[in-house]
Amino acid sequence: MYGNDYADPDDPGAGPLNAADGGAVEAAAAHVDRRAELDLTTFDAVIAADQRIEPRDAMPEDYRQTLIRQIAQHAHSEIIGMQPEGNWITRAPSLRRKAILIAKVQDEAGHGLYLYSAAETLGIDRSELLDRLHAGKQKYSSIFNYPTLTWADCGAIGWLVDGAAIMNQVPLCRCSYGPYARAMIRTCKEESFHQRQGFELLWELMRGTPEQQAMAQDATNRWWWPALAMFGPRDTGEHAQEGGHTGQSMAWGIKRFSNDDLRQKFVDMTVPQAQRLGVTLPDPDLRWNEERGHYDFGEIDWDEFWRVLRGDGPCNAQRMERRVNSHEQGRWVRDAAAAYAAKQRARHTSDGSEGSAA
Ligand code: BYC
Repeated sequence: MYGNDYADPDDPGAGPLNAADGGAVEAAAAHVDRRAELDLTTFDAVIAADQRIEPRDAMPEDYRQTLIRQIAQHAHSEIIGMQPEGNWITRAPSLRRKAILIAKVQDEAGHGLYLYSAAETLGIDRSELLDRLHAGKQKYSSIFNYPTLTWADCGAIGWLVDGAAIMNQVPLCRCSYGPYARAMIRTCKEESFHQRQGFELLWELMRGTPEQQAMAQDATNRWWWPALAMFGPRDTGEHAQEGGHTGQSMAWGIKRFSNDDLRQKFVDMTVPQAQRLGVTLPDPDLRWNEERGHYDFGEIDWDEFWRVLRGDGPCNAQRMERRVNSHEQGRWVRDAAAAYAAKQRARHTSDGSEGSAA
């Protein structure tokens, strides 16, 4: 039950006010830990019935590792994704814009926290995941290796990057792994606010001076192709056998659509929005295909995509340097929190009381 759900305490038909009243705590405690079981019949049946796998269920090791890889990469993207827009907080053009931007960047930190928590239910510690990111052993989204050169980039990120993120993440709300699916529900609600604020920011610029319009167009030109590449490599038709994860992840109900299908949906959704805004999308091959019922679009620069993934994008080095520095600078906060928790635990066990650290 969500914290804000309301139940009338005087209504006998309204059900229990909290989990403890309804026996749910006992039910959860009685839930058998099946992680060590080797028999995966139940796992296969749950996947076939399109139900959710939960942390204490038996699951194939490859399923667990795939989820750790994807959820960690997603979490890392959220926290590294705070940098490009965070870059503009001190230079936002008005108090209103500054407040919105601070809230948005803070939301991204929150998404990172939901996701690291979801990954931890798979039996891995978030500090280990951060170590892997910092050592270059895990990735974050390619999109965050591009610079935010003007204020209009904050609009283009909201409109295009968050727009692409929602397209990718709404199906993840139905992911077969329960904690990831649930983390995505709240994330998507917030992302849709982010997308609208980006559209509205560009809308204002497009109704401003010629310089503002040019700035909005320039940002659209620079973010369009990286946003399309964000969906990942081609994985349908002749590309289906190229060794990506899509086939297996779809069979497991982790991914619900191919990268190419989501990319196409994104293009189809975004072209009319661009027309409303009055910006031109930088693709001469973009046109409606009556027969397919979709927009055709040009070829993504895949060499650039793989180059960025290898660490050779415009901002990879800067993003990682800032991330590692802020992790180091935050060490005293983590140490203080751990020391406080240890002190409380020690008091609690020595005198049997609740204990409070002074
Ligand atoms: N960037 O077989 P594929 C946000 C890698 S943040 C980097 O398709 P998969 C926001 C892929 O990892 C939202 N790497 O893989 C925050 C794999 O390499 P490995 C970010 C990419 O996992 C702040 C290889 O290419 N969203 O919204 O089945 C401000 C082959 O790919 C990328 C998520 O993380 C990429 N773009 O599918 C504003 C969504 N694409 O791991 C906004 C969750 C592919 O074998 N993740 N690769 O070495 C997913 O849905 C999937 O992981 C992907 C890739 C669709 C991204």
